[in-house]
Amino acid sequence: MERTFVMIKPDGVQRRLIGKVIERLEQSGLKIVAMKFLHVSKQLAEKHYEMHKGKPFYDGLIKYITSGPVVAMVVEGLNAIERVRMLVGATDPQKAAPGTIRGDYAQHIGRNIIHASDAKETAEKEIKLWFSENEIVDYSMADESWVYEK
Ligand code: D4T
Repeated sequence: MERTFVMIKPDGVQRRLIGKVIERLEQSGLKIVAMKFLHVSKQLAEKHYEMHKGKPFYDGLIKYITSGPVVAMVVEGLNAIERVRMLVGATDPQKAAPGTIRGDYAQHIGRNIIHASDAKETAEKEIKLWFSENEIVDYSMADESWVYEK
């Protein structure tokens, strides 16, 4: 099964949306295999968003992501990377479809509630950056044969 990295950003935490976001991931049949609550250091934020260094929104992005605690997760499931991105919706909440997390809970691109890895390589890189191997838990769900045919 594929794994992806998901983070509920400081606005999601401050707006008490942790439960609602996790509910959507769980309801779709995805499985949480790692989770932690932390205040992101400037160093971790800069590493996570290194591909955006130099862009006009970069400084604001680092300030935002380090402004309060976040929930970091590893989520597992069939095509988990694409599946989670679909549940999350477009980066700009103004363009995110209703029914998606950003479409339903966010307004502004600089306060878009949640992050999810966008490709296989980024997922691998981000999972390694945020979690050590022993923080990822291997277990079965009781309903697995009801979620997946095989
Ligand atoms: P993240 O990485 O936060 O899940 O967002 P996306 O994967 O959906 O989008 P991204 O990497 O292109 O952007 C990272 C982050 O920067 C903010 N942002 C982005 C912004 O504030 N202004 C902008 O113009 C852009 C493009 C939002 C998400």
